[in-house]
Amino acid sequence: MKEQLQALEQEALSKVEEASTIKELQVVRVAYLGKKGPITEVLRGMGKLSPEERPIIGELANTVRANIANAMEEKKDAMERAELEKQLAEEQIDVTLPGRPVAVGGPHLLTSIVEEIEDLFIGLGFEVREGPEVETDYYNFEALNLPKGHPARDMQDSFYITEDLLMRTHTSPVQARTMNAIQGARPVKMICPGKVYRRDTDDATHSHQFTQIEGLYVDKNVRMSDLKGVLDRFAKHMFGEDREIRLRPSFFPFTEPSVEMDISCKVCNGEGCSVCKKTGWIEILGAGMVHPRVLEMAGYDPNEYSGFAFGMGPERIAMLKYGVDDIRHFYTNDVRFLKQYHQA
Ligand code: 2NL
Repeated sequence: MKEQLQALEQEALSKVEEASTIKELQVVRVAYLGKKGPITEVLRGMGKLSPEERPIIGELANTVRANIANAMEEKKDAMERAELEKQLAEEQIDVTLPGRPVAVGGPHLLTSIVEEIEDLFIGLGFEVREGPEVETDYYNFEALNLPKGHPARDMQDSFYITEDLLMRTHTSPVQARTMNAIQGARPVKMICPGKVYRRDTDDATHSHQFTQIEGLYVDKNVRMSDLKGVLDRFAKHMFGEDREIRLRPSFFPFTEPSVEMDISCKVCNGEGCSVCKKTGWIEILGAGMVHPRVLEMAGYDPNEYSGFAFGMGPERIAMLKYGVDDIRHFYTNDVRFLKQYHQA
């Protein structure tokens, strides 16, 4: 029995040695130390032994069992350590490698242009104001000298919500509301950027929804020359100090007189090319002296106060400045288009 146990020990220890995975080791454990294993078997046969032999064999069996168990434990630890070493070697991190670039977004071209224009006018003492996009007929039309049935209303046909409520066709109602709230108590010097809506068929130069920035300066003794000076500064700021401006007579129901402003063409320097349609000038915006009736309706005495106003489309400004050939680029948001202007 003693030899049998020693042979079992040798056999088990070499099996432990041979095992190359934890799973295989588990199989060896069950085979030798399990309830149905050979050592249990030997211990079960102890009853047949003499009382002198019994404790000797019993002790030996326990030692053999402990030796096998220890060997298994050591082998298991060694295998786990090796596995960890391997993992550590494989997963080494080189902290000196350059970091992965993080994709950073940027403002939309239209946002950049609007903010650039805002910054200039803030510098000239204008405040920036916003107002509702759903407007009343009164503030969108009536207060701007566009009474019901006025033919100019047809050119600004919009999306109506009720008979009296519509999507604003321009940002002027923000200015009319501002003046109305002040009722001639003090001057107004403001710009109002925002979305406007017109019933139009979308194409490369038209959109049913677009952006507008209007400006208004009402005070005592505001003159056409003040308008011209501000617009000249604006044109040079946006398009370069070498740009010239030109004012041509025009018509708007809310200004009298009304003008259209052109800037000298940067491409041909006034010589005439395809960009300026051989005229040497490019139309940028509309402006004028606030119509006395508009001042009066807002509570300003036109004999005491005068003012200038202007309106422009930031999309058009951006298209001219950056050579964008289709207004729809601003709204379809193809990142390949937008990314080009992240430094702009
Ligand atoms: C254009 C022309 C213009 C105005 C807007 C205005 C506002 C008030 C009173 C008088 Cl409250 N005028 N705004 C004046 C002239 C022209 O816009 O072509 N915009 C794209």
